[in-house]
Amino acid sequence: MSSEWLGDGQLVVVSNRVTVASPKKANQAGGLAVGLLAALREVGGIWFGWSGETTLEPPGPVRRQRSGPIQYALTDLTVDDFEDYYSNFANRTLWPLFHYRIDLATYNHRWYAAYRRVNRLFAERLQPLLGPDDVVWIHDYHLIPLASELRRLGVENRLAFFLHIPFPAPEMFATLPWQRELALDLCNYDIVGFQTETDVRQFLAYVDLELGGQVTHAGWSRVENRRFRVAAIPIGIDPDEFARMVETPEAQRQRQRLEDSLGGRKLIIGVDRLDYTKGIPERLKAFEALLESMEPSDHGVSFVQISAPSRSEVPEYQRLRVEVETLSGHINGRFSDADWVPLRYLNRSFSRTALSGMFQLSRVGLVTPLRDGMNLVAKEYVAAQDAEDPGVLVLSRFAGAAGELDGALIVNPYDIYQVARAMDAGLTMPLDERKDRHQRMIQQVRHHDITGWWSKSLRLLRERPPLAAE
Ligand code: ADQ
Repeated sequence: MSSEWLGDGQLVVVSNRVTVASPKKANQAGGLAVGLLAALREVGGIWFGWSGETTLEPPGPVRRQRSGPIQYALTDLTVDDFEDYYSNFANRTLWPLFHYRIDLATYNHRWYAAYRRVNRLFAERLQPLLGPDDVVWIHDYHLIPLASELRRLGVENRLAFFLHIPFPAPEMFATLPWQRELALDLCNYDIVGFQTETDVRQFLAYVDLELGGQVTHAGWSRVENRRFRVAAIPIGIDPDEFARMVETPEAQRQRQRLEDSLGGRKLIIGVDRLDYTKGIPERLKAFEALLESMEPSDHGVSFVQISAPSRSEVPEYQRLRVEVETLSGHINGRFSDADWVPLRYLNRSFSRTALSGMFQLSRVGLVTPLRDGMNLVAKEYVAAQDAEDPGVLVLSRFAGAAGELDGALIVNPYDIYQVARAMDAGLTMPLDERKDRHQRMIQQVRHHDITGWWSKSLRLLRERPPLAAE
């Protein structure tokens, strides 16, 4: 389609899970899917990955289906591979490790073998789909070895990788028994994109310390005979789309319904997948500390925490759910009155449109992950605000978004009293200061938007390494 980006080839996107676009799902898709759809709708191409289906027998051939400019290519996985590659190695080894939770990470050789096996299967099924000039853009921690597996099959196309989650400190990464192999896998890409400069630094520090690699020329690095470029390419949202969405009747209906239920109280909102990296129990304890610090007659606030169910087959997530439910019950039991419940905990997802209306109504948006690659909820909250009467974002210093959104109240999510003070400051902040902070943040959200993210990635993909003999 758009040769301006890709020359003679086409774009081939690979992610573990593929979201086949439909008008209904577009409104429910999460950050990664929305971003990839934005790129593919603009330049066209193939989106390859797991279909979401599991089989007892070895999976049948790749299924292809077209929707507008996007050609979907889907493979099933066996039940056992899905379990060990996805539920186990990706979600119980890499996810906790990369989010600094080695206490929750399990290192199991069978899981790792399945991880490599599925990456090999992906490579074998992807290779026949590739034309000589196609560029391949591979996403996230599920698929780190895919470049190595493709190269092994003789694929010479340009390959880029983007890590949506943080890259951990070298000492943390070094606890992984397969650290060296996975780091070398990353070096087999032409471009390795991270969310933030911190992630870039951590990865390059590892490459330097453990692999003896070196940065050679303007962002290009070398390890043994591999040359690759490492860059921070922060992901964003489409702020105009969000601003339009919040004006729709559906969003305003949702806003009104929620407002009617508040009895004039101010609203604090938290929206996340139910994941231990998002700091939900710590946030609830901070809210409890806020209520404790107020006179009962001043309890003019309600907190809505919306936590979409996530990875519920994984035991750590089942435990988190019990913990959050227990805490919610405890806080409501302690502080509720006959006509007021301080905390509403909703274990479900909402459409993006409905969320935008709820964001707009909220005086405080609480985004307090213990560790997060970027966190798109922070940007969505900012984009949904009314510039004439905006809410205040309370943002964890450990979210990638904190590097951009300096108009937020930046907090340490482990310090529940600091978070409680920030909530209080947000609830009582004068209009001028709220407007000033919002203005700074919306500029950043616009500056690092979704188009900038994919177009910078594709631009880097076309660059060739310098010819200098470094
Ligand atoms: P996630 O960990 O899923 O993404 P995030 O960036 O916040 O985190 O994206 C979540 C998306 O899901 C947002 O678009 C949000 O609106 C939506 N969502 C969350 N809770 C919801 C609910 N209850 N109902 C409906 N929608 C809900 C990973 C990384 C992040 C990185 C993204 C994109 O962990 O750090 O920002 O990828 O790169």
